[in-house]
Amino acid sequence: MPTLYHAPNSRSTGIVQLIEEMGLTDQVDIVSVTIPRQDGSGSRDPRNPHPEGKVPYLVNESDYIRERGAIIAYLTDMFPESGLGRSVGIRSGANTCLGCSITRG
Ligand SMILES: N[C@@H](CCC(=O)N[C@@H](CS)C(=O)NCC(=O)O)C(=O)O
Repeated sequence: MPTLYHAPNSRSTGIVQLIEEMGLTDQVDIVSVTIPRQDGSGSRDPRNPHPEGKVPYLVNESDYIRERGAIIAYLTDMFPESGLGRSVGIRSGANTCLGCSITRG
């Protein structure tokens, strides 16, 4: 099962909303972690495997995906039945760029 590392009231909130909109709340494990906040509160969470401790971060088996755009493309490709992904046959240079955000371990 994919795991999303998420910190409330951060950029990862939009990914949580996407997961809810796609009806995937029982198919993606959402782990709340802490991050350093601009007001000085919070700190890097050792449970978050993101190399820089940031969110959102999606881990699925040996795939490690950072950047919201790449995570959105990954989830909508993985769950096409949600109907929120790109149509089959639509290819763009973005696919090449998104590849930079996915690490296969
Ligand atoms: N470009 C990344 C930005 C990720 C990012 O900077 N996330 C912030 C939260 S809004 C974070 O994790 N900050 C903690 C830190 O920089 O240590 C994305 O859009 O996914």
